[in-house]
Amino acid sequence: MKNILVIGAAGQIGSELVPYLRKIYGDNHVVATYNRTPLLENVMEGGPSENMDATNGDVLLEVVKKYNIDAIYNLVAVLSARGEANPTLSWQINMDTTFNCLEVMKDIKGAVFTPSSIGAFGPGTPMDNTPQDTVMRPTTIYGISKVAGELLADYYYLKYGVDARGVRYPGIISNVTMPGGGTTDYAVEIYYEAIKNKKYTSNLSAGTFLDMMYMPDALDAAVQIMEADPAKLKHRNCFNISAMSFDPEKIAAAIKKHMPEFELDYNVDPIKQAIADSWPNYMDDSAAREEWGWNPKYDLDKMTADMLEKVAAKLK
Ligand code: VAH
Repeated sequence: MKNILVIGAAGQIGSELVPYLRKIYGDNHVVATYNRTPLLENVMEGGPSENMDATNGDVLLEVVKKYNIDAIYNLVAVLSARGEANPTLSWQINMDTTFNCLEVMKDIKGAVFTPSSIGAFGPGTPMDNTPQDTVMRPTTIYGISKVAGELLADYYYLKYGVDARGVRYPGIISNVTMPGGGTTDYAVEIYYEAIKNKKYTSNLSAGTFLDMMYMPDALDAAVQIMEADPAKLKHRNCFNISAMSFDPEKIAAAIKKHMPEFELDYNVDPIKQAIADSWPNYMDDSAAREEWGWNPKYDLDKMTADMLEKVAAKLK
């Protein structure tokens, strides 16, 4: 039975991945760690947790030994827009945690899941149907740390046999915690504002198409890739995966099917717009579908119906 450590368990993905993993592997087999941001109550009370700084390799090794960890989900990252405000800190946090996770799993040839992102692509990359293997010259410190993380993870697999795998996540939409510091955060905020005020001011312009995914599919991907038959994997770090591609106009139109009175206007954030313009419109995720059966369940309409229902209940 796996003993899993989830670092960054207080974040947008971690807050939902921990309960998801505990249902599969058992509450006591999934340890949630957090640093400054506290865990959600259900995560804190649902199983073991540790308050630790994963940029400290000695501390991470202590926790790995304490719980006999053989698999790490590394969800620590300073996201794209926040990273541009403090590139040095972003590089240090993103890279130190990734390096430490791979290092502590080296001796036992353990498993490490480190997500990459559409942010790992940049200008010069084909923007439509972005290939699995292509030019990767991102222009954000976040994207540079994600490409470096991909290369480091493949290095530890090839040189030390660490079972390192990952996916390039698109923007992730969810209704449990609010995302922070991302370029795609608008696609979460819009649902809350629709319920609260029946209108939303987008900080990305019309026509800004980006790959997106609903959290249930993101959680499935994080388990499916790690449970995949290694003999079938031609790639490891990291697989393009997506579920939909939309711009602010399309998500607004999906909301209007439920709320005809909803209104969208724009106040473009030049920093976020420049980041979004450097990312693909939509990726080719055929490698993930062929090598480990990636098959998302939510499209824009199905996600919108669920998000409006869940956010309305939450704001009651
Ligand atoms: C961000 N939500 O916007 C994150 C993600 C693909 C986007 O990496 O930075």
